[in-house]
Amino acid sequence: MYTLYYAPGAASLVVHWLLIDLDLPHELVKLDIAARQHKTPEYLALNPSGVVPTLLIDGKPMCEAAAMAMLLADAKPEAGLAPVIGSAKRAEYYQWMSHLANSLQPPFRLWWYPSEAAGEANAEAGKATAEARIHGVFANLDAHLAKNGPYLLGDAASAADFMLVMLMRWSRNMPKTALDYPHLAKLAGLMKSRPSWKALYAAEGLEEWA
Ligand SMILES: N[C@@H](CCC(=O)N[C@@H](CS)C(=O)NCC(=O)O)C(=O)O
Repeated sequence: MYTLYYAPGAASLVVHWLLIDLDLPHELVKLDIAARQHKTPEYLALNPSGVVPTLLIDGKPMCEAAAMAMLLADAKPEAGLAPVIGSAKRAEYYQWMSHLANSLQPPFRLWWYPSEAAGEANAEAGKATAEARIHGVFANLDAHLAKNGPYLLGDAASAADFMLVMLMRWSRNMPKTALDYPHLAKLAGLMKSRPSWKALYAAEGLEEWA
């Protein structure tokens, strides 16, 4: 049994989306980030970094959204959202999941929390740097999809596409968004056509970027 501590639209979104898409039984605990419910002693005991999400697996806490996404994809191999261990596609899958978690998610964190790196006085510079890094990654991903798409691994969706679309969604209020890249936009269209996307929006009460 899975219990997901989530906040609407946050890094928990990929985990929630996969729980729905894979039809895995789960419970939700909603956290209000503005009310700092992710900084209470009870939550910090589960997730010492005090970030969202946390996934309880039979009561045991797990942190890191990308790791959760890979775990859930492996929990239901018949759904085909994770290539078979030992296959060439599996190597690509590890590469993309790590790339998204290490090279795209961190500049988004800097963009959302621009004073975190070097204080309020340097927030604008931090935000501009983050945005440039995000667009550098988007451009490379778009070029990859142009040659090898429509999904990151080619013809079939994997958990990496769920992760990527969550991160693309976070660019929705930037002057230039992920949807300004044609192959990223095509991928988003494919992923949003899954019934689980609509169910996720209903469950989290989301409206933007539907
Ligand atoms: N590497 C972590 C990052 C999680 C993260 O930064 N979550 C954000 C929401 S998207 C958060 O909890 N922000 C509130 C805070 O840091 O105070 C993961 O992927 O689980």
